[in-house]
Amino acid sequence: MNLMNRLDFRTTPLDRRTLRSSVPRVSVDISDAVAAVGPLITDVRERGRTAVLEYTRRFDQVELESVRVPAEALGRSLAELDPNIRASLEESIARARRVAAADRREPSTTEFDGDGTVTTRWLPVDRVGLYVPGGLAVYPSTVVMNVVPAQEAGVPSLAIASPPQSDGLPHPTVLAAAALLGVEEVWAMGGAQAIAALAYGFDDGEDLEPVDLITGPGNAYVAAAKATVRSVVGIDSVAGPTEIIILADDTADPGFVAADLISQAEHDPLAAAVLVTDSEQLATAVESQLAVQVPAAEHAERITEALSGQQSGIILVADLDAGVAVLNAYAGEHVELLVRNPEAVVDRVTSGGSIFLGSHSPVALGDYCSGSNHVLPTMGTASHASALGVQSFLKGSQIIDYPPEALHKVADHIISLANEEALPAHGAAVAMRFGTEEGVR
Ligand code: HSO
Ligand code: ZN
Repeated sequence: MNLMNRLDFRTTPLDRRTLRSSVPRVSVDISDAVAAVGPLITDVRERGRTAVLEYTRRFDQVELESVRVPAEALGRSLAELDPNIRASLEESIARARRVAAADRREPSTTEFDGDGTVTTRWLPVDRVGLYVPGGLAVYPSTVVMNVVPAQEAGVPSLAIASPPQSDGLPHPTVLAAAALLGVEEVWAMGGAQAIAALAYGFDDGEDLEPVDLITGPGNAYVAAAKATVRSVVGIDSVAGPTEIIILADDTADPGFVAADLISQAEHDPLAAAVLVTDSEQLATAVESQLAVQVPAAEHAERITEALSGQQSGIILVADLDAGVAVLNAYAGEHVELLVRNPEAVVDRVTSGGSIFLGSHSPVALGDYCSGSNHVLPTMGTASHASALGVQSFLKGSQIIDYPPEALHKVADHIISLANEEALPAHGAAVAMRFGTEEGVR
């Protein structure tokens, strides 16, 4: 019995439209969650911290004395952090920092006739709220992936929100990671109430300054809350369940393929794991590997659910070109190229959040320690969106500086375009600078 669905695309037309509608994909509808969180968000906006405390009591079953995590608690978590985990976090941070530092944007200046210039300048967002989920998933690695690019972008003010555990504090490893990164402002709040509090702030009892941008993953309610507050603050994305798509040929190690599919399926019963291959033999060998590896996995139940779900499958294609067409139509969060010559194939892969080349660049590397970011576009949004990075925390402004001669050179063009758009006051604003009302001398 095969665990994963088989799809035969060997005679399927390879146009984008057909492929997009035939690749397996999770359908996540957050409209119910959006409806559910609406009143809660309004309540937090109106009643501030008092409302946050009430929702925390209801949803997290804890009575908080303070929502702000005291500095001593952050220091204590770092002091008590297992030295091995600390060393691993430090390596992860150092690599992420090098990549982020290399991604900083320099301003560019373009000069026109008559010394007119346009400069595009990038400045960090003033204040950012980073959400770190709790519950079943404890992701100190996500603290790293959010904080490091924000810091390298130069964001001066960072606040982390993460749900409290029964002791009233977020998970100690999350606190330790924050402390290791030098983040001092951490709030013990989770779910939609945390997103609302970051967006609107509060000043009843404790002082939480509203943020300009919220980033970080979360469950359906967090995603729904981010979608709701996006009119007042920026958000990184409304993230869906994680996904991996592997293009493999007959040179791929079926054990590696199975292990990598399993590694992302482990996150969530709704996670998507897709194998695209031109080798029936490999497909069969991967199934045999899954039959061995899945039952041995700690989270066998949710892995089985994810791999056998409609969102996952093994797609047979006629050749690698067809496989690349499937990858591009799918626009996966994580793409692995386990093929004979991945360097030659990668240039043709035009959509993919992170693209991993060859047998020793698994997604698990990117999740923790490659230096790349693991906050990535999901559900096909890699067709237009990017990994979280320095640019996510920057805003660009263009600075226009034209002296009289430079404006004079284009004045007639401005006036004729303005007239064409029936906006003559635009033209007049230029004409008057050169002395006449009718036109430019
Ligand atoms: N694969 C997840 C990130 C993650 N994995 C965190 C382990 N911890 C989404 O890219
Ligand atoms: Zn992962």
